Amino acid sequence: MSRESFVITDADAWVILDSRGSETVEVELVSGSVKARASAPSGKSRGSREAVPFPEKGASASVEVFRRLLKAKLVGLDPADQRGVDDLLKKIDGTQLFSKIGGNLAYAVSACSAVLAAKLKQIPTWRHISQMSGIKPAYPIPLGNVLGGGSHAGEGAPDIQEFLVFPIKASNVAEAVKANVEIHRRLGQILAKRVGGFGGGKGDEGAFAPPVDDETALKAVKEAAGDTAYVGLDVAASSLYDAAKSEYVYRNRQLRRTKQQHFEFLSRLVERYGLRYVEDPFDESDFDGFAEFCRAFPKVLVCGDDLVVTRVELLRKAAEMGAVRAVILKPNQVGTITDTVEAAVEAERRGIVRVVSHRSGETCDDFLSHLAVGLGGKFIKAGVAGGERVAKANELLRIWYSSGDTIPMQRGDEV
Ligand code: 2PG
Ligand code: MG
Repeated sequence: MSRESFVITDADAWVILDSRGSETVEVELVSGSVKARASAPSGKSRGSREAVPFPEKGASASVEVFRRLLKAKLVGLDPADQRGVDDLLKKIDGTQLFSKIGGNLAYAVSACSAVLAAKLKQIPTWRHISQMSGIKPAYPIPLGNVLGGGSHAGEGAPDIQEFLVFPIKASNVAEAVKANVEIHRRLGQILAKRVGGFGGGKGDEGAFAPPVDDETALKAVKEAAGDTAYVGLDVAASSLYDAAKSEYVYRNRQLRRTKQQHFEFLSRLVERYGLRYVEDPFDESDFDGFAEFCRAFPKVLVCGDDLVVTRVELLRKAAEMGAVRAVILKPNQVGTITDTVEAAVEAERRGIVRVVSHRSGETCDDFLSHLAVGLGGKFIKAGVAGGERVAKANELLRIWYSSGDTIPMQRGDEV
């Protein structure tokens, strides 16, 4: 295809549903006879500094804004000019956090532009992203949520949001994906035996949501993982934090912990269960708490999600304070692929582990897998069970089947 045909000739957006049955947006960009689509996920435990997902009136308001203000302006742009497309989104929006057009619409347009550009260049999307970022591609290790609580599950489930596993020895994508699925399955059997009346109920991300406390949950996950996987947590501590009283509220145990008690509780879990990954251990404003935790546990990948919200300036601050060893990259937190790539490049420069992540409300869109490979992510956090989670694993498998060992596999035992 000739270079001249690299222009968007038509564009549209509409409302579809995510895995929670909530409305979200999907975007279609066209260049001649080539079409691309991308849809946006939505988070539930959102950082206060992330892009606002939708304008006040919801997904349909984003679509209305798209048709009125964006559609005509996208036509004629080169989809391979990611910065050009993303600058247009920022200009039309004009707010700090995409509250006028919605961060989810911005993300869907931005991602769709990358997908269309790759199609026009006749290369896989992951390669286009790798070229855009200048980062060497790699197959990420799947970091899988197998048991969940917090804001992703109902009353009675653990307070910690996610109990995560990642394979230690998988030498390729198929082995890695299978290892997590088997742990999830084993965990289901363990819980069925141990937790009276548990019928296999799951939370928003397909992780089991049994009516047990955090430590009972962790014990079961550790047992299911055996020596095949490391275990980690996403505490999502901002969701537990009562800022007025400076306490962490554990509903399941009906207790409140001061920061010190919360620190000690997490420390006990790290030591007792050999945790290797802890995401958002403290409230999103507590950079010092993160740094203290990093110092206390030099082997643990302390990861910033709500702390950093995929923003390069917050990543810089966290890195300079020694507050993180890993960072979550969720493109719809920041709204554009350009900004996500910028955060990834900064993380690579500073030796911070990149964890490319889904949201709790997902669609079956598989762009995330390309993003993880193209940004050389150490991990992809995309869940284990449920169609919208498996969509990401399956795309990773497809990339592996078509590219094989030309792309290196990240290794769990090097964490
Ligand atoms: C998280 C995510 C995804 P949410 O906290 O890491 O697992 O949850 O999408 O609800 O923010
Ligand atoms: Mg998180």
